[in-house]
Amino acid sequence: MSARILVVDDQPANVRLLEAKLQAEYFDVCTAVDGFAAIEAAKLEQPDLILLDVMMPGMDGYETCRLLKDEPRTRHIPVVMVTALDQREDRIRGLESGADDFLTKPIDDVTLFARVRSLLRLKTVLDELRHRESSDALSYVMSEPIGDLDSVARAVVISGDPRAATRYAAAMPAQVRTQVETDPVTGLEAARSNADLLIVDLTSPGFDGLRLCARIRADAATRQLPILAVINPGDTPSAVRALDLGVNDIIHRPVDAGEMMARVSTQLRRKRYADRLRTQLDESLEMAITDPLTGLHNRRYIASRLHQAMESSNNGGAPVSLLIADIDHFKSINDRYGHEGGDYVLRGFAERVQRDLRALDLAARYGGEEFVIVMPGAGLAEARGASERLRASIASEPFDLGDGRSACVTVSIGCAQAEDGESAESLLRRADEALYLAKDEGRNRVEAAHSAAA
Ligand code: GH3
Ligand code: MG
Repeated sequence: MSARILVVDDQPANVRLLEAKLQAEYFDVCTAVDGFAAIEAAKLEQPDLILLDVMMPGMDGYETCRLLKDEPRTRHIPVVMVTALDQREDRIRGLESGADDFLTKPIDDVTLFARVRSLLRLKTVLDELRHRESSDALSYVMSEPIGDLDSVARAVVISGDPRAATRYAAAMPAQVRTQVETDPVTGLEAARSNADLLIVDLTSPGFDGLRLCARIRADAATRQLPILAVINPGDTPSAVRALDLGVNDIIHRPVDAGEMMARVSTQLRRKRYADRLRTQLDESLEMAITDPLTGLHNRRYIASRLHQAMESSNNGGAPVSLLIADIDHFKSINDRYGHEGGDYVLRGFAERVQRDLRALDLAARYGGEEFVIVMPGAGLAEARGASERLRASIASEPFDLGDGRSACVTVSIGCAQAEDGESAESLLRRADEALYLAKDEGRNRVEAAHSAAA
């Protein structure tokens, strides 16, 4: 699917011109003739990028941009301001109203497409993070305004020209701690050690700044770091190559302190936003696969991993075996020591399970006091051995209940090895039947399943 771009301009001729250029590059284009229509179209059409004219009657581009960035449904869409003016105040005002970038008319096609590609790449990453998980917590984070920079950030300025580097460092917002590096090797090291932003001077005498940017993007530790590149005015080829390499933004020499500040703030805000999404996503992924009481995997997760392991086994891979372990007379443990005492036993049980596992094995709390362990690569004899070890380890010493008391616990276990072409459901059923046999035979026992064919 091609990217959709919303073009906003009060002059029909300008709209048609941009529309034609973008359509020629296979972008999907929608249009609006004023700020109000632009906001409505952005909410409805959810474009991937907005090209916004500054000078419009009624509501101007700055105000439109501010409203777009205030609105939760359009906040994530990158905005490029387009203007005939090339005044520093206008650029800064645009950036301060939340615009992601700035282009001056007449628009140079090469620069336009490089900018568009760069912003679309960024949006793809953010969209992926936004869509992967739609938990309540995540949508809460999404609805928060991006906000001002409140806490301290760390920037590294890499320039072969020490005087220029010092000038860039002096132009940083107050809450940014800046480190100056004049050598690309130490610069890269500084970038790897916990920086939030890099300023790379592509006009540096003595080293190839574009090569350095490529290195930064290729390195897993710095791949996500925002890069602001300094270039000479009129050096469109460098600007385009830099943006295509994944540089996030460009600033021209001589560097204007106000513009530097605005661009740095935009990059840092965006990074904070992406970091927050990433952390949130990690946490909700973790929560989605973990049993909160024991810290073992949960039922849903183990079911999907079992399917995977059996599929690869059925495709000629290693064998897979499975254990189902159920604590004996757990109800009477609860009755005797209270629900809380029962929970202590469950946690202690999980600890012993984990202590006894091989690195490859996956353990889950499957239900109340029922546990499933998947053993990739293990045959029935191995599974039986592991079951017997676990049974003995549970019976070997009483469980501490946290209040000075302790409880003697035993477990019954059924184990089974997956057979050719067998389904996960069938394997679980056979292991469960073995477990019931172990219960019937007196508990504190291990039984191996019969073959599915028998
Ligand atoms: P058996 O030897 O036949 O397995 O007997 P049992 O008592 O272990 O089995 P039963 O299924 O009769 O009882 C299981 C009990 O586990 C009942 C339920 O209240 C308790 N239980 C389930 N989930 C939890 C939990 O999260 N914490 C605690 N403390 N108890 C739980
Ligand atoms: Mg039980």
